[in-house]
Amino acid sequence: MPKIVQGDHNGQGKKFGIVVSKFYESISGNLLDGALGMLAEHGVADDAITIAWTPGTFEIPLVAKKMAESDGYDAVITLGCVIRGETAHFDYVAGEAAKGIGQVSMESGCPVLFGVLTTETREQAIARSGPNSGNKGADVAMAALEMANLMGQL
Ligand code: INI
Repeated sequence: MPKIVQGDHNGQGKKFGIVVSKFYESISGNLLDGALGMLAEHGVADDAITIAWTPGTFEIPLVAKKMAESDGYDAVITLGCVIRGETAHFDYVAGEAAKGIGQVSMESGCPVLFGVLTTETREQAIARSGPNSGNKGADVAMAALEMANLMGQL
């Protein structure tokens, strides 16, 4: 019989780092609210969460790296927003963030979750960060809980 391993979403005793970009602060703030609500719902204590604000999404990987390499967290959640229709920088900022966040996770061995919205318009970003279903911060927090528990079993 194969051994099947998968993580559940129990957050008791788990520690999380959250790196969130101030650029489009109201959207990022809603992603953060979604993530914090989901972690609390699954038993993560308030004082088991450290939140670091960066100026923009481009700066997220470096801060995530410091957290991921500290051994202080079971997973690190990254949150930000890049809107294609509003900047010629889109490909640079979104591309570097995605590449950097993936690299940090692989190099540190700590799960680093990608919760950066990359949308065509501000309306799409708002729709994906609202208080109801579809908040990407909440979705990514669920993935972080699952990865934290999965990694503990391997
Ligand atoms: N940062 C974002 O988080 N989202 C963006 O859409 C964005 N735009 O439009 O350029 C953005 N730029 C700032 C960037 O992340 C850095 O903070 C800045 O370039 C300094 O390194």
